[in-house]
Formats: sequence, structure tokens, C-alpha cells
Amino acid sequence: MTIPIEQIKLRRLKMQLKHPFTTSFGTMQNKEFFITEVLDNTGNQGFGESVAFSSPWYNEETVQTNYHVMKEFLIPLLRENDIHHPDDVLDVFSPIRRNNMAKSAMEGAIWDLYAKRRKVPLAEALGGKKEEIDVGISIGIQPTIDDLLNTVGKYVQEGFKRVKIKIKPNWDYDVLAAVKKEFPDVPVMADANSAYTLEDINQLQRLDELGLMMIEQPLAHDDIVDHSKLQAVMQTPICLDESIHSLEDTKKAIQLESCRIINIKIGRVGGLSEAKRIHDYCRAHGIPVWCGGMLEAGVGRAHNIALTSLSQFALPGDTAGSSRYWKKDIITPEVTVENGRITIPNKPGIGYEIDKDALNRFTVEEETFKM
Ligand code: OSB
Ligand code: MG
Repeated sequence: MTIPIEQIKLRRLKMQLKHPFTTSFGTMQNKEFFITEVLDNTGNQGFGESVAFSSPWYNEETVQTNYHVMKEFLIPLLRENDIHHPDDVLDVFSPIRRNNMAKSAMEGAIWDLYAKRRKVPLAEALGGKKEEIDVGISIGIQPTIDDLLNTVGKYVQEGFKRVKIKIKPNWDYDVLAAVKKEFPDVPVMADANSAYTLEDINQLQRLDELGLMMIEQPLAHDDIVDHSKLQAVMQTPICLDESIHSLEDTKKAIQLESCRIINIKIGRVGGLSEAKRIHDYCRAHGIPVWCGGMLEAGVGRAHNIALTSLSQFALPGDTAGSSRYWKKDIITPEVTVENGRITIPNKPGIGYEIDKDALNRFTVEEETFKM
């Protein structure tokens, strides 16, 4: 049966992060993004969220390219083609190269609508079996090591299952060693967001002394060859983030032994269907995966939680509770973490209601498309 999409709405939102977030690229304080809404003929609404940032530092997409691609290409494709199942969306979008975050924002709303029409939680629609998920926390670069230790201490107290420390050259070994010394029992990993090259191989190898769970994306954002050379001489497992855009990339990275772990971000790989394919392939090949984050608001966060219900998400992800990011989130109830765990909601679709007042308050522009 076709999913009768009658209308699509794009809302551009602007929200302020509670705490500035600093990576090897710079600091973010505000977040602009789209909430996508698809409506069927009986009043069901599905919601998606675009995760590109305002400037293209993480990947090539931006809020504005998401808008351009959704409006000029993806919405027309949805108008011209029937969707029977959310997995069809990937095929329908295949004439458009990349722009995965734009595709994912549309596809995610259709997955939510599909699950709501069937009256099942999104997690169940995806094949997830877990009732709760373990979560970690990603901590940005701090002004001083003392600031970092205080921040880590606060989150360890709250029960997060692992801490991820953002690193860059000259904010790496000493910083991580200080964290390991102060919190010897806490699983610690590092994320470089592509801040190193193979010329830094000695500094990177030295990190092996620290017994990190993994190091995420040390080398170039578009590389899988140099990562393979690095993994061959490092004991610490490498986890790829930026380099993986598809199941094809995943197959190549595993074949080349460029990593031993994969961070799956729904937006980066073009949607939940592709994320699930990557998950299934990794399960078949014994590669653990975890769900990365893009400082999402409630809708994107709910999608991450549903995806993480799949079995091969064996390692804690970056999806913390709403209050770690926002004074007020756009869903109700907000996502909460207890003892480092999030309970998967059992209501249909994403499983959280949209807080219409908050949604309207943060909306700066909206546009409706009749199908
Ligand atoms: O590399 O995983 C990353 C945030 C923005 C862009 C890239 C990354 C991150 C994070 C934080 O690490 C994830 C989150 O808490 O949502
Ligand atoms: Mg990362």
C-alpha cells in the first residue's frame, strides 16, 4: 500500500545550545536546522530533523544546502513517485548525488509517519529489540585540563557509560592521561574530527599507552587508505565517523582494515534505511557500531534512540539527554538519562510528542508544500 503523503512542511528552527561546544574545528553556540513534517490523508504526522550545521566544517552540507536540495529536488521526487515503504525513499532519491543529510531529514519523517500509521514504535518498525540503551557523553575541548576534569567528573557522577574527549594536536596525550589518571575505571575514548595526518604517527601511536576504548576519525575526513596504514601500527581500535557515507564505504573500510568500529550517524549516511543496512553488514562481519550525535534537538535525538535499539549497537553512543544540550527541547517528555541509560519509548513512531509551543517559539521560517 502506498503511503499517501498529502503535504510536507519545512520549518527552519534556531536554538541556542546551553553550553558552547568546541571541536578541533571551532566552537558552536547556536544551532539552526530544519524540522521536516509529512502529513497523510488521515491526519498522521511524521517528523524528521536535518543535522547539517550552518557552515560546512563537519561535511560539505549546510542548513542552506539542505533547504535548496529538499525544496528543489527531494520534494519534487516525492511528488512524482509512490512510496510503499520507507526503504523506497533511498531509491527514489538515488538520482541525486550525496546530500545525505537533506535526504535523511525527509526519509526520517517518512519512517516516523510509516510507524505511526502502523501504530508501532519506530524502534520496532526498524527491527529493534532492546528496551533501553546505554549512553555515553561527548565532551568538547575545554579551556584547561582542570575544566575538563570537572566536566568529566560531573558526567561520571551522572552515570554515563563512557566519556568521549575531543582532541586536537597539543590537546591530546596529556589531557587524556589526566582523565585516565583521575577516572581509572571509566571507559574513555577520543575524537579528533580529522585533526591529524600520517606525519603525526608517533604522537598517535603514543596514545596506545592509555588503553582508550577507541580513537575516532584521527585522519582526513575523506580518507580510508591512511587510516588503514595507521590501524596496522596502532593497538587502539580506530573508529570511523566522517569517512563513512554509505554501506559501500563501510565495506571498503572493513576490507582495508581502516577501522575496527564504526560510528553510524543517520544523517551522514542518508537515512535510517542505509543506517540499518550498515548495521546489518557490521553485525555479519563482527564489527561493533555505535550511534553518533550531531547535537540534535528532540526529533533527531528520538530517531537516534530508535536506531540504537538494534542489536549491533553494542557500544554506548553519543545520544545524551535533552537537558545536556537545551534549556527547553521541542519534544515532550524530554529525553532523560538514568544511570547512563535511556528507556526506548513504546508509543507509536518516534515515541515522543512534539511540544507545539516550543516548536513554534524556535521556528524562524516555515514553508508548506502540497503534494
Ligand atoms: O564528531 O561526533 C562528532 C558534534 C558535532 C559534530 C560532530 C561530532 C559531534 C560530537 C557530539 O561529538 C555529539 C553529540 O553530543 O550530539
Ligand atoms: Mg566524530
